[in-house]
Amino acid sequence: MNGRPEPLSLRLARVVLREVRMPLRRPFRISSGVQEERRVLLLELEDREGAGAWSECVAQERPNYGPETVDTAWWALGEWLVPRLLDRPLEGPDEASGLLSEGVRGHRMAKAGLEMGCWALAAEKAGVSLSALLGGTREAVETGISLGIQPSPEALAERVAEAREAGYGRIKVKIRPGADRSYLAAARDVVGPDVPLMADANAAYAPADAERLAELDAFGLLMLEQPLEAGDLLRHADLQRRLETPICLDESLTSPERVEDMLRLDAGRIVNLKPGRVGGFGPSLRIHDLCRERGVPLWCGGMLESGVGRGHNVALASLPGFVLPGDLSASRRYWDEDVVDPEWVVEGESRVRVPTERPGIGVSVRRDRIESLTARSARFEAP
Ligand code: OSB
Ligand code: MG
Repeated sequence: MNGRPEPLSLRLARVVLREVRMPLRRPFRISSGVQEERRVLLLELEDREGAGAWSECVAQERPNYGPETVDTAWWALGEWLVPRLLDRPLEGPDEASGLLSEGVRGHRMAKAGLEMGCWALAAEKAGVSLSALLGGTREAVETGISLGIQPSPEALAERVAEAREAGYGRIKVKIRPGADRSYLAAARDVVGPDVPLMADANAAYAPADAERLAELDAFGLLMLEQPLEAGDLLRHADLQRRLETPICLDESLTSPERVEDMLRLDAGRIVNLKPGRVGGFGPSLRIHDLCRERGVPLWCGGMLESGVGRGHNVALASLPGFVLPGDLSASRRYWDEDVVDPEWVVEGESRVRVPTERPGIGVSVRRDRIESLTARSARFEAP
């Protein structure tokens, strides 16, 4: 990048890792497991010049979504990633992703937590919103809601009705073999034919389930998210040939190259972009540009983030390539009380406002509340 404004340079003086425990308002069940409490890994970064910013690593408690966990990320950050960036002069946050990847394979969520913190810090220093720094163009982003697997189709119908009342204009339903057709029928019944409805299997099906999955075409779904295993692009391509419903990949897409593979193979036609899953904003911007060039529909996924990670996602989703509603629900959908002020709310037509008038992520982090929820912390200082 030439002609980069000077204020984007940064040099980390301090990074504090914190694990906070936040009880979810309702248990969140996906095909591979249930969560009742979110163990959230937060990072607080401070620059040599005194500016500060927060970020979130989206790894979950158990390795049921991807291989990383809160504990592996905590380890990778403390052992390899934070020491690598501490005190290191960067001309801009776009240098962080490459530095974090030299000689460290994988650990993308851990890298992303730190890398995204560098972007937020650069935005704070430059006095611009994170949205503006990333190239965002929207004042508000369209959102949907992701509903976990419920005990019965009737219970799901209730959750769907509540979601509609809360203002959500796109409904995503988690499915697994044995909890799919009757559940989607119940959801479609509540929303009627015109509200966008989609399903997310979190890799619960096998190639042999193709016939059963083809029956889901009858529900007119906006997309079917990640039906098969993450590494199985070829079999997703076989499946896509048998479905009318577009496949969207989530777990499979760990890098810009995997998105290219998906397109080349026609293993899916829609991209769920979670910056944490691909190693941060650097790779996310490459995926965004690729999708935009090729006209591939893109949306921003979620990982049950606290208000901190949500701020990062909202900023990313304000870029022009995000043409479908994201999983960027209001704080109230997850928590009785969030860790940011103001909390994130859904307004008007299923939208979340992008706080472009304030620098960084645009919300204040409630240090008192975070302190009271903190289960452990670790402090890393530049020499
Ligand atoms: O597959 O999109 C997913 C939550 C945790 C792990 C994986 C997923 C999800 C969600 C929740 O669907 C989306 C949200 O944060 O609202
Ligand atoms: Mg998903």
